[in-house]
Amino acid sequence: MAHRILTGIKPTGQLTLGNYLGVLKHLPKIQNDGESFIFIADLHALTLPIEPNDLKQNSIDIAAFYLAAGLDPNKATLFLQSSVSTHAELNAIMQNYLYMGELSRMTQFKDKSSKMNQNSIGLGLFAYPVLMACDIILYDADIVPVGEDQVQHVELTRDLVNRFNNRYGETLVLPKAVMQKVGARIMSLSDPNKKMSKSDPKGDIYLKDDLKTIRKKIMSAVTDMGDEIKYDQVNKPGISNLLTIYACCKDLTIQEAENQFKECHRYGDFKKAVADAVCDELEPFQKRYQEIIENKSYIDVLKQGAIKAKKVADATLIKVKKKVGLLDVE
Ligand code: AQP
Repeated sequence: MAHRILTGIKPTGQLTLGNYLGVLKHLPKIQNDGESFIFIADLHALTLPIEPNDLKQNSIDIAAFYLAAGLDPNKATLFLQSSVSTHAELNAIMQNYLYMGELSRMTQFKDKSSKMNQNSIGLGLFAYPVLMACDIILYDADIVPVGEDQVQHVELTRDLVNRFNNRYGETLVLPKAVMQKVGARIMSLSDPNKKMSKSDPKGDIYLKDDLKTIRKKIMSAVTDMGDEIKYDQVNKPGISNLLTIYACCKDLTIQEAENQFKECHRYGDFKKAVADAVCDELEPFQKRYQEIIENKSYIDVLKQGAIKAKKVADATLIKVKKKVGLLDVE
């Protein structure tokens, strides 16, 4: 059977090189691996405080970035999560089949909520994995391309699917998280032990940064003791991260990237090579993004995408409603 693929990005801030190397860069291949549903997870972005204008602009940017990365609307369905109300409807049902104990053990919830005032943590942040499970389930997705940090949520979706199918009989498709071999976790340039994350701006490279700024950020990235260019996450996290970035941009394995710098014993020269690789990768991507923003071609793509996505999602919702015993009089 052909694969069904689902992947999304939340418009919580400016996209980073981590989002690009973890997911966006691989879209041209992803959309050829099966029928793909690619979405902007705007409802998820409301789980943390965000200015309405920022949410709008971030959503537009993600749509344009997807298209600039090579998403072909004739192959993949691109849509806004909030345009397909079925996500919220299925959420109302599925929230009863995931348990509070499970949700409170999610690393993302623990990380994000620990930085907040304990009296103002929204229910949506806690229940985030329920909605994410619905995103996946609605499209019968068997493959979910993600960065490392989202794997735990896909695992929870699998628990939910198994629980539901055991109770009501085979209904939902069991999804699998798929990570890139290289680039599943790009780290911060200022603290290579922390993920590069759009809500934690220190050490980020933004996809909208100009090339000069990108170069400057890479040249001042934190490195490690010694002068060897070697992949060693424990003792050389900074160099390992830069090697990973280089390997991703050049489509190399880590080993191949390491081999290229065997004779190099100057971090400055290595960083310059990394900066060149990132700029070569992002320059044409940024040009395409600019064109898409100027001609607003994302609007029609999102409209058509929502119509296509809703058809598929509604079919799953009807199936689920029947199974749980909700009366259908339409
Ligand atoms: N640093 C990263 N390296 C590799 N992949 C990454 N992704 C995010 N950061 C990295 C992957 O990009 C996809 C979209 O992520 P998201 O924005 O929906 O959520 P996130 O994982 O929570 O990303 P951020 O940047 O850390 O966002 P905030 O700060 O808003 O929570 C996912 O597949 C993700 O794994």
